[in-house]
Amino acid sequence: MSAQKVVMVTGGTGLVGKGIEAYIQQQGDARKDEQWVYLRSADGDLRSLEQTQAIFRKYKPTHVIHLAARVGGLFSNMKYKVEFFRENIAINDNILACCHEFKVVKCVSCLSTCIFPDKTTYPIDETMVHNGPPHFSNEGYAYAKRMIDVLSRAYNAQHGCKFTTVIPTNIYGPHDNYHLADSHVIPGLIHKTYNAMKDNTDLVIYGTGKPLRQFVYSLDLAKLFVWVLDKYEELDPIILSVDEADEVSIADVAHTIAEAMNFQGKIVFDTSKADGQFKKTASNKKLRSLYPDLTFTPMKEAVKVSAQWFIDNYATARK
Ligand code: NAP
Ligand code: GFB
Repeated sequence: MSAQKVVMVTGGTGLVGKGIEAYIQQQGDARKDEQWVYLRSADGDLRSLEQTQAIFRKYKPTHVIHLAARVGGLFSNMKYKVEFFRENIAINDNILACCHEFKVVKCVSCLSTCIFPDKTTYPIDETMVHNGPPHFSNEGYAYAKRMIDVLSRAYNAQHGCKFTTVIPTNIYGPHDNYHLADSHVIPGLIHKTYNAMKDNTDLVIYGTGKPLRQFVYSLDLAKLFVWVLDKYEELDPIILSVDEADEVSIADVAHTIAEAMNFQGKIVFDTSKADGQFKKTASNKKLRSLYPDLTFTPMKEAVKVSAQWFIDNYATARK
């Protein structure tokens, strides 16, 4: 009798982890022979090798989806480059070392489209991760993330480990981090719109609103993560993103959020605040070639669900 499949999701209580949990629950009996474990930092601080080893001894995972990270938007990344580098280097080194030590069959780790070179041609594809320095605003996080790709391939070359990586674009959805200073743009603007409606004030968008982004809904991404765990056999990274044609401006996103929340007030742009990277247009050609019937939730619908989740869970949401 083969050992039971135990899938451990690090960072299991975050935006992406909660999306995966919801998707696996929907799968019901199809996955009745698998045990899924969703870690939170209370289970152990993954910056500590000893605490990480204790977690692996306790759960004995056969597969790992590695999401845990210090995560934040543009402004948090600009402010805390040292912590974004050090915490993520420590977490990533410990997870891959334990996946090797405890003979994990497969580990899928998470990079980000913001780690690609700032000076590049478009669309960006998976072969370009190390072709030049990332945008200065998030170089701490970006270099720590790039090292997951390097170390995963080193473990394979030296020990035959099946460690691979995915590269999601900007993600949003229920259970996001809505902290006004540290969050990503969509949860940040949802929280700001909530406050503007409550206090009858303007909705202030940072920057010019001109930068372009591709956004993927966490519940769509969850399905892709599980597909990578089940079916993706390559060691090279794979971009998990909506199409290039789905790229929108920050101003477009602000209006979509205002419409979803029925905000009737004034939208203003504070151009004294940074714009960050102008664009990081990524190609999902490789994903579409391997996953032909790929579909995504329409952004207006997904933003409405995300905003409603925040309103319904205001008391307990991360903010
Ligand atoms: P998130 O909502 O902030 O969740 C982060 C998770 O990591 C939480 O469960 C947190 O646990 C855990 N964690 C953080 N530090 C930890 C530590 N020292 N020890 C143990 N656990 C720790 O992040 P997310 O948006 O879901 O991101 C998941 C992955 O996607 C990350 O690797 C991130 O880099 C990547 N990604 C995110 C985006 C995006 O737009 N959000 C885009 C591209 C890639 P607690 O909550 O219990 O503290
Ligand atoms: O999601 P975000 O913070 O990060 O988006 P990035 C920043 C863009 O949204 C900038 C504008 O153009 C901001 O000027 N923006 C407007 C706002 N209003 C707001 C607001 O209230 N909050 C925020 N946060 N932005 C991140 C990387 O870059 O991408 C991370 O720094 C991560 O490391 C993430 O990988 C996926 O898309 O610019």
